Amino acid sequence: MTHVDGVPGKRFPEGFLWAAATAAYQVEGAAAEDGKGPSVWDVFAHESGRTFRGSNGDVAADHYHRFREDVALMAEIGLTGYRFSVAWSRVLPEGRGQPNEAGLRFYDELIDALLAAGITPILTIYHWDLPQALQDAYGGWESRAVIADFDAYCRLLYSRYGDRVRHWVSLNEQNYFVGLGYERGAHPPGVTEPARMQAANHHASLANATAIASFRDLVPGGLIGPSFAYTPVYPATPAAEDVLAAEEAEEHLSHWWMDVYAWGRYPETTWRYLADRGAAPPVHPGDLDVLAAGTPDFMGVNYYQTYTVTSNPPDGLDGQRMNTSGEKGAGWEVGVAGRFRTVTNPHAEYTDWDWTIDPTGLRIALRRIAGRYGLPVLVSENGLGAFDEVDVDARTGERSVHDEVRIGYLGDHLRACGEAIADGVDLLGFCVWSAIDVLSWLNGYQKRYGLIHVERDESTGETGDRAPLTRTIKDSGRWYGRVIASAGAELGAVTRPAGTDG
Ligand code: BGP
Repeated sequence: MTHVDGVPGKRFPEGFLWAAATAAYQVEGAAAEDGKGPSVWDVFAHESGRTFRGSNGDVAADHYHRFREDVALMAEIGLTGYRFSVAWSRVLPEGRGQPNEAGLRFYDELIDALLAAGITPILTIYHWDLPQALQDAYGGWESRAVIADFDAYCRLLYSRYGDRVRHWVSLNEQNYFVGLGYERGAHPPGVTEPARMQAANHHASLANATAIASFRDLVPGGLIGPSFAYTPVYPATPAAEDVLAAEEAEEHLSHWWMDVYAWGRYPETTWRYLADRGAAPPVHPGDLDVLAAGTPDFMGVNYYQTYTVTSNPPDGLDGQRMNTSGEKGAGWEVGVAGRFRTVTNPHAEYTDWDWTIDPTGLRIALRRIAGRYGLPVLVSENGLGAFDEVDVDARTGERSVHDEVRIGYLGDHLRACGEAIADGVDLLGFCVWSAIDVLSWLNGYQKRYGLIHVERDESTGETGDRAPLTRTIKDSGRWYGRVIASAGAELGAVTRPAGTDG
């Protein structure tokens, strides 16, 4: 083990949200209970071959029934914030029209339990689970009809919870749900057409901006922003072609969304690239005004890794290959023909799912975003997906999870946040992904991120009947509690296994 010097705790400001996150489909279960309508994920995950061994969220961590126990465990850890999402089809089973009072009441009770425990609720409005009824009615995000329906859904939430919830996240990882859903075919609705992806994406941006504009009237004094999956890009070498490829990737993968959020306009070079291929977004007169009128209070950043890129010929890799097995080295590749493709970063460690481990990349991410947009930032997700082992004491039966690698990972990333704050970034908080073990969309239950372990059969898709779903706070949860109690000073005493310097 190497001893690592930490940043002084004083760099974390008063009121900093020491939080952890989940999302409705991944944690709640109760997929068809108390009037909940199906979402696109309820349907998609049940189609053959879509997810790792057919895993789905029918039961998940059963948070819907056990949220009081979960909130108590979060309080025991000492979280000061909990980011969760509302399942749209739980509160509006048809996606629009008549609300489902039982569903609304569930989130009332969750919010009240959090507040009673001294935990600030951070409410995500949309974490990928579009009501299936809207997909069936008009193709979901591919239709402009979704803009008004999303706004009405948001207004319902603002009016119901705005008195108690100040922190709101609008769309989670728009770049991923449209990219994987409409271009790569890996998420619902399983489409692989760039032009359709850009249409869905443009409508999502309009919905986001419209809902942010509504927020101003209904939640005065509240804060709202999207959570964007930002993957900072490095050039493979100082060769000018690689630097250019890195700039292309930064624009294509990130500015394409964040510029729209912050400034209401699309970057030009990527626009031209897409227009040449018949895939420019369908922008109507007045759209850019809508986008510019609904800008966020902060940029939420889901940070997991960095990409290193090189140039890519016009007939080069165009697509994404993901490792969903956890067999290290199975590969992770992203390419856009004629622009860039990823290469292995020889200076970085990798997770078992081949994601780069790069804490300094988070400092770079925060500085780039704060510098470019002049907005406060919320780290809305960061965490390590890993295989966890449970130790059971033969004498007492007491369970424990010694996840030192996760502690090292989170410690390094939190120190990077401290450095970014010292650099001048206005950082509102940090949400560990995830508060509790949840379903990993395409990777099943064996890829775990939680501060709290959930006992569950990992080998099959849905094992609710057989899985006891027992909760155990992992060592990482206890450690995070000490970091929180010390306002970050504990980070100075963290040790991590040698060779994981990132
Ligand atoms: C983000 C999502 C989360 C979560 C996380 C980990 O993209 O917002 O919902 O799943 O990534 O990803 P994965 O579960 O694929 O490892």
